Amino acid sequence: MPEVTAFNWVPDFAQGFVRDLRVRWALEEAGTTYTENLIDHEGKLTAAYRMRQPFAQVPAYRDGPVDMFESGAIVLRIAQSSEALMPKDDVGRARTMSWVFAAMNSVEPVVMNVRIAELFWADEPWAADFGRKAGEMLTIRLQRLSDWLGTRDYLEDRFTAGDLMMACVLREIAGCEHLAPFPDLEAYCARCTGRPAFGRALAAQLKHFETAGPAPVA
Ligand SMILES: N[C@@H](CCC(=O)N[C@@H](CS)C(=O)NCC(=O)O)C(=O)O
Repeated sequence: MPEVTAFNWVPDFAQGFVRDLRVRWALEEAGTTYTENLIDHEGKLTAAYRMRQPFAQVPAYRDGPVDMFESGAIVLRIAQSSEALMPKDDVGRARTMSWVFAAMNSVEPVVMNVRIAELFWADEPWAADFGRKAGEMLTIRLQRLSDWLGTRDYLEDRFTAGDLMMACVLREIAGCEHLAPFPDLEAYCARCTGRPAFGRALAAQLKHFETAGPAPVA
């Protein structure tokens, strides 16, 4: 049975957004049962864990002899054995991979610039200028995505792992001023996250935080 490594606690702002969610969602779409390996923020720094995840982050993932990291790579591995996430034909697989990388490489960094500025750098004297420029870049990227989506329900002619990854990226800015000018992208994100498999994945991540004790002292 596959095993997903996740945190046993994260601060409020990160709850429901930790990247093991992507892996849980993919496993839920694939109908694959999995086990969890919960670690804390000291555990991520151990030499043993860093042999598995060199950057001391989650998620990490094991199935059989395979031990791997990076949420996008893990989602693609799961997709390789599930038609629910990736078509079987060569063309469909290539398109799915393109969208997984587009979500992580072309959209996520631009979203993260905006989010990190808001979450961690808000008190810096340059934060307002940086935030404005990052917001402008994000708007352009979202406009391109919206142009592509057009009247489609999903990025291709059906739901794939590419939509899973894109929705995870877009929900970081759901309800924010940046996504609001794009009701089509808001609706797309809601369509993807409205899938029952997403709901199960989210509940599985959140249940550990509900039962967690008080925040660890930094
Ligand atoms: N590119 C990595 C990023 C993983 C990542 O950013 N994980 C965060 C949680 S969402 C983390 O472990 N943060 C703790 C840290 O960086 O110390 C992936 O997609 O798997």
